Amino acid sequence: MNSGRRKQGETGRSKAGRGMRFGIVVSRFHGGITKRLQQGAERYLVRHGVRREDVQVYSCPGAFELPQVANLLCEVGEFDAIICLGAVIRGETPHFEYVSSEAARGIQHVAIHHTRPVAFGVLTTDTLEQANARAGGSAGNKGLDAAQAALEMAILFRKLKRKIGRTSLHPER
Ligand code: INI
Repeated sequence: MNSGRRKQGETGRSKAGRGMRFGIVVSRFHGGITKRLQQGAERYLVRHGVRREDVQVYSCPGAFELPQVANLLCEVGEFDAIICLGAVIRGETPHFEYVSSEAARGIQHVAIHHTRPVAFGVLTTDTLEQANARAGGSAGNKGLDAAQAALEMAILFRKLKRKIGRTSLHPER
């Protein structure tokens, strides 16, 4: 299932993202890997009709900081969706658990709190090899997958927000 979804994302083109704006937050920790996630995400958005200038990239130190930046971007309110990209690789201490779980929890919290799509493109792997495989290697590119989820959610949110707008203006409809 995953590979089917990936294939469509890699090869497909559409205009689905025309007129939409995306913010990408990318952590510099394991920067060689996160750079490839960023490239995958940007490539996907442009292939689906988003103009390059409508994709803004912000960098932060590590995955722990991703929700903090995403939160501020939601407050600014310029983007249809935010894409958070990072790589947390298990070491010999519990640090991995704290960083990865707080990144996941924080990103979901920001999305719910602001009612705005925030995609989770953070690799959480046991080894560097596993991370490389998921950053444009044999297991695809999770940055591209996160962009695909963000675009789908942005389209859905626009549709639902129009519906909510109509409903509150004309409750009889
Ligand atoms: N940040 C990551 O993005 N990935 C990691 O693997 C990682 N490890 O292993 O430590 C990591 N740590 C830094 C963390 O995200 C914060 O930047 C740091 O704790 C300062 O707040």
